[in-house]
Amino acid sequence: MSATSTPPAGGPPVNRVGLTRADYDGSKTTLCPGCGHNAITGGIIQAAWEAGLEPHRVAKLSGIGCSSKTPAYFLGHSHGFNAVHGRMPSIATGVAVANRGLTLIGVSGDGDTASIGIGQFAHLVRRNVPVVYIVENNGVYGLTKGQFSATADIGSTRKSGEANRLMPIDLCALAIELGCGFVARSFSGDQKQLRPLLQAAFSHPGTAILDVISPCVTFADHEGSSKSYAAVKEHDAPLHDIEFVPYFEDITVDYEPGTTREVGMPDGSHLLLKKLGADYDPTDARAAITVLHDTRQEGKFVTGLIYVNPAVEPFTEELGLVEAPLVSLAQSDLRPSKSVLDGIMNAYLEGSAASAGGGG
Ligand SMILES: Cc1ncc(C[n+]2csc(CCOP(=O)(O)OP(=O)(O)O)c2C)c(N)n1
Ligand code: SF4
Repeated sequence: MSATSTPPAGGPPVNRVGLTRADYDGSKTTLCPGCGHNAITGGIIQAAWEAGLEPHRVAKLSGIGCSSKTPAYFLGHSHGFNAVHGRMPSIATGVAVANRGLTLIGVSGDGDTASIGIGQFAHLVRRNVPVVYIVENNGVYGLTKGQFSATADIGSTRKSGEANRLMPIDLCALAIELGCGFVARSFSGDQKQLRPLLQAAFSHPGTAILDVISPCVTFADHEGSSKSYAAVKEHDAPLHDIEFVPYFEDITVDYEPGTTREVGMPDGSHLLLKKLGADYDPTDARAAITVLHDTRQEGKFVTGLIYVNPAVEPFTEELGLVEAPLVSLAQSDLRPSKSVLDGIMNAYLEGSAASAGGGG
């Protein structure tokens, strides 16, 4: 299986839309050398190239934090919007509604999402806004020098030795509770697992949550931190080995019956989940919540595709939007005629109009 080919002239390999990997680069990173966020940037570049995403059809969205700076470092030819701290989901919702022809990549931090932006996160997920939502999770506020965020584990310490006493928010468990159809956890140091998860997320039609443990080497890489590189490597509990086969490639590898579970995506792509130990059913939400609870109690991070339901209806379908992106419609298509507006007004006056959902 190969997503790429070498052009006849012997230049660098190109993907199915004729672009080289370098076409997916962004500007040079200004993050600390060794920061997990840089590894995730590399994973996004490689996964987007292999998937053949067209950069001009991608919108990158983020909030505030070291993690939220990273969209500048990948896919330099895409659209982008850096929102206010924790408010990326509102911006993403607006972009998704205005232009359903774009692939949305949201990048956020655990402070940005689980602390200041938790309400925004919850409503984006329950609405099933089509966005690949990556949380670069280091358990601290990196940009503001290492205070605990709401995903810090109980007992995990700051550099100064002070221990966190508050219950962590598990974004994967929360997302499953809120009806999310694609929930995965990975580790910035495991590119072999991260890339296929990213590619599968690109082909998921609704919200895809990817909680990626991403050690902050400057403020949280000491012995007492539960999200240091050493701690995550030691306590990583992968559910399966993952391979992603995009819709434009054939599945050419045969596996022993019973050793692999196949998950079909609506666009014809496939995720192959190779069993590592006990069988795990990622389509069972209750089993997913149980595995998250059990592994947390054991002091481990479960990684892999935790829950998937590709059939959930994305927000753009639920709203009944037309197929053409709203941005491409002419004023005459967007503005209802006077008689249509009069009809709506009359329906309200007569009390026969369908009640609208709550705002906010
Ligand atoms: C309204 C508001 N409050 C606080 C801040 C200060 N601030 C900037 S980044 C940040 C934390 C970012 O942490 P996180 O999202 O975990 O990202 P990381 O830097 O760890 O990648 C804070 C509190 C801000 N910019 N705006
Ligand atoms: S402070 Fe931490 S999160 Fe921010 S760039 Fe440095 S290592 Fe990364």
